[in-house]
Amino acid sequence: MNHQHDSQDLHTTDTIDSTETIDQGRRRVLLLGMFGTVGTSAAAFGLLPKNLLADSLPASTATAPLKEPIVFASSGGTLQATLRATTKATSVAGQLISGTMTYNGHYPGPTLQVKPGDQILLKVHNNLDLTAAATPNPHPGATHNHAAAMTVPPANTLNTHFHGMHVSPLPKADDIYLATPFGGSYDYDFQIPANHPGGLYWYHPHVHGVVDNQIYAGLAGLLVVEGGAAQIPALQGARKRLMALKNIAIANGALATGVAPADQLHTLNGQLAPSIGIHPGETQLWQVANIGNEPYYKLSLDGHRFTVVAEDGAMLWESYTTDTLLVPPGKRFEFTVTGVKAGSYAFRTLGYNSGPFGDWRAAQLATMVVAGKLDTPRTVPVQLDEPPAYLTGPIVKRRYLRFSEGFDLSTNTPYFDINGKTFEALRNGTQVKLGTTEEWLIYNDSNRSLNEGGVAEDHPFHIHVNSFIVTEIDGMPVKAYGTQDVVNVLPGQKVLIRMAFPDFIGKSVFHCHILFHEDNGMMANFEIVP
Ligand SMILES: [Cu+2]
Repeated sequence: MNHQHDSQDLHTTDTIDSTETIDQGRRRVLLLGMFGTVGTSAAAFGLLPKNLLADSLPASTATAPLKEPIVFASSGGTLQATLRATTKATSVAGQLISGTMTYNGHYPGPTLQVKPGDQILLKVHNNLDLTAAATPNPHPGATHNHAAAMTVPPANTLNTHFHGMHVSPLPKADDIYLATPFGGSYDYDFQIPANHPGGLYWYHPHVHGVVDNQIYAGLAGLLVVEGGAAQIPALQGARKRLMALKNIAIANGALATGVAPADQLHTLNGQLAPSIGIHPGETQLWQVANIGNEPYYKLSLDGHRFTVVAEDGAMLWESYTTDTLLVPPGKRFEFTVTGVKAGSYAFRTLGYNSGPFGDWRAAQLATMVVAGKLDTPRTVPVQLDEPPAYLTGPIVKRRYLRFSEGFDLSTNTPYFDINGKTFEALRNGTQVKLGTTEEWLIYNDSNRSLNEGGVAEDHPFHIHVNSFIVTEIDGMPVKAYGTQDVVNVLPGQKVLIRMAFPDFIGKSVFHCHILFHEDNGMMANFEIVP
């Protein structure tokens, strides 16, 4: 066992071994000393009463048809577009809301639509004028208590991450270390590989320390790579619906911050409970992304089931049918829905509790209206593709990643870390070798969190540049249906993933996609080296 507590590398062992050196004496002291702090932390973390808001919505918005965001599409092999991050008031949830941050005034932002092999020429302007607006803090009952070592840039510092995209992490591509100050702009210029999976991705800012606020305030948009599940022969000509789920709270015509999850609203493409038309017997492809800062959605559709064909932008190799889908922050699912008999059916989130400040309420997201002439259902095959070769190929390295949170007793502030370290952009990354496959064990160490005055919460793991396959949970093999770039890890759970690094070199990050956790340090660097 290799204990490199002062090393900047992750704990690396020849075989996965979850036993780490723990200073038992220190832990005992912390445990004993923590009783008073636990109460404080519960208050600081905002254990608010469960929301009593009904799911009922204003009649004026209940029947508006679902709209899709405006599209910036590539043409002739190039996407040439301009995004302007702005603080102008925005139309969302059926009203004009101030205090939002949006791309080009749209909530959600314009959908970027590209093809594999396209060149992206994207200019992003930073017009985030916060002088007139309060700096939002979306998190209830807690301020952003960054560790002293962390440097937090101004709240309107901007960059752009292309979530889930298998592209270079270097400039002028998916480089999340760069930062554009207010008044500046950045010209992205990179190529999407010709063999890039087709599916649903999204883009959002990624400047460490200010991401949670910016995404909560509205800086997020969809990115569609053509192809993939949408081109399954059985779905040729089927109606496709792009859906972006996002949380918001509004008070007196302004974006409200510090509102408990149980009291937030959930928008679908910026609308409250729009209607979605479908014929009886018609099969549609719904492409759904969670672009909120930290909400969880547990999707269900009254009287209907979902046949899942893609996850996190990549077509599954095996489709499956389910009644509910858990969608942690950052995740996307693409599934078919076939209208049964005429009538109205609620598309809902059933509610999900990701921890003491993650009590996401049940809500109606949309109403599916089945009406019109009878259509012929489409049947998606079970076998869609072959799994990637790395699923059964050799593993060159195994790594262990421990996600935990607690309290710094000296300042009584929360911390969030990976293998005992809060994020530092300048720290050397864990080096992984180009062309190899590794296994990572991701451990949500709720014991350490609880012992050190934190709380037990879910942590949705996300990594940039390359996707992965989940192979085991708590030591038990799991059946994988496809690749993914977000996996939710429950308190105490150990999730084993397998990941290949085939194309790109450079430094990037992996992190918890509850963005309050990321902003507070639950992120680490890795570097793909030749
Ligand atoms: Cu987390």
